[in-house]
Amino acid sequence: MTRTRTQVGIVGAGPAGLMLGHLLHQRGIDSVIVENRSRDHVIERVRAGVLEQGTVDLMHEAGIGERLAREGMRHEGLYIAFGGRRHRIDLAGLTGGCAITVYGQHEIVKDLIGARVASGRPLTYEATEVRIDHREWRPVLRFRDHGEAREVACDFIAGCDGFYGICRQTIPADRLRVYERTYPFAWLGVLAQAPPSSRELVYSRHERGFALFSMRTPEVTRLYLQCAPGEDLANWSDDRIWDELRTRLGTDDGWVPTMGPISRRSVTEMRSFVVEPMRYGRLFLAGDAAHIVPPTGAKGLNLAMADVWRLAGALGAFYTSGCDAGLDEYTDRGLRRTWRAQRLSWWMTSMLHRDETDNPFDRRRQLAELEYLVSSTAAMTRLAENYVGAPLG
Ligand code: RFL
Ligand code: PHB
Repeated sequence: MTRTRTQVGIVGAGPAGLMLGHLLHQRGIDSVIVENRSRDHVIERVRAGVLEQGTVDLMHEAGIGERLAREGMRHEGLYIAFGGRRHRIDLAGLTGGCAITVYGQHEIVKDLIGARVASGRPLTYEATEVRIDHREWRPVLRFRDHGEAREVACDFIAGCDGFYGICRQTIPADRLRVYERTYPFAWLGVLAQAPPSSRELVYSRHERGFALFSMRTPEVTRLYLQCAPGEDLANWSDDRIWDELRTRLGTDDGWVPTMGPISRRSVTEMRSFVVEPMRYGRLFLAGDAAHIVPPTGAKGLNLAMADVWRLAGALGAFYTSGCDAGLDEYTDRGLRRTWRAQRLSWWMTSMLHRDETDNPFDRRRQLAELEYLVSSTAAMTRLAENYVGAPLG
């Protein structure tokens, strides 16, 4: 057994854990990051692609925005499609110049791993038997590193271990309030080696179900199709995927996504989930460990970044001046941002998906919602303001 100590024990090396470790390092605060999957697995996981301006600014302020500035694609608008027509929402025009940036989550993870390695601070992959004990005044993080038992005494533990992690589960059930909603559909996501045929994202509501056109680079398109939860990928040949994408996304002006070889495919369940509070004693939950949004509003990664930005600032104040006001406010400020994102994600999901339990009245109401959205500056501004996201703070 090897025993060491650190200031902050971080469970999970996804974007939340890695960014927290980096922001703490910049404040001279020591941390240990423990991840149960392999480095390649973490890097290759294809997930988010849309960054709010606050996330982009954070990457730059943190000194890891160089590749993002070069390769990220700034989008000043997006399309909402229904009834065979695409309607552009002028994000920048409606928000006084705000925009989103398309840059893959796995690229952020690569940038953050590079920064962690350069800092020389510990990052363990493929850890097994990861456990935390935070009932005592000084929490302990225990795990095995390639079989060898390790015990790290910490001042604080950050649970950045995603929705299925262990940290949230260590909080007594009677101290947590859970809010949850699952949806009767999922997304089938693919990466295609095909140049994006639209410069901006297309969210499409179609009688056969929702579809989304996005991208990763000038050569790679990212696409999603609404499917059944637990959908078997074996039922989806490349031809079937392209037929469905072109049917659901194609518009009367002749626009369709360009086809190309499909390199990745996966099915993502959809859920809204919030726990209150985000803190229990010296354990702080951040990112997907504390809240999940359906991907329709593109908020999950951005919420995770906002959490760790707040947490790093609060820990910095604690270590420099003993002030724990930021730690005390961590939950309330986080929940305000989370519920705002929950509302947007739920609203976009309900407006754009086909729900088999809906009746003809519900379908007409959904179309009326979309028609109002694209014809009212007030409604478009509401979407634009929430989609580009509030500044960190
Ligand atoms: P992660 O990324 O799940 O990372 C958690 C890490 O913890 C590890 N872990 C453990 N480590 C040690 N011990 C244990 N016992 C552990 N248990 C788990 C895991 O292996 C993992 O490495 O959570 P984090 O860091 O909070 O980041 C959250 C984001 O990943 C997530 O919110 C976004 O990907 C959501 N999301 C999107 N967010 C956006 O802001 N914009 C988007 O455009 C967007 N698109 C998406 C998305 C998520 C998607 N899927 C697949 C869920 C599109 C999709 C399809
Ligand atoms: C993506 O590019 O992966 C993406 C874009 C917008 C979303 C969700 C995912 O709402």
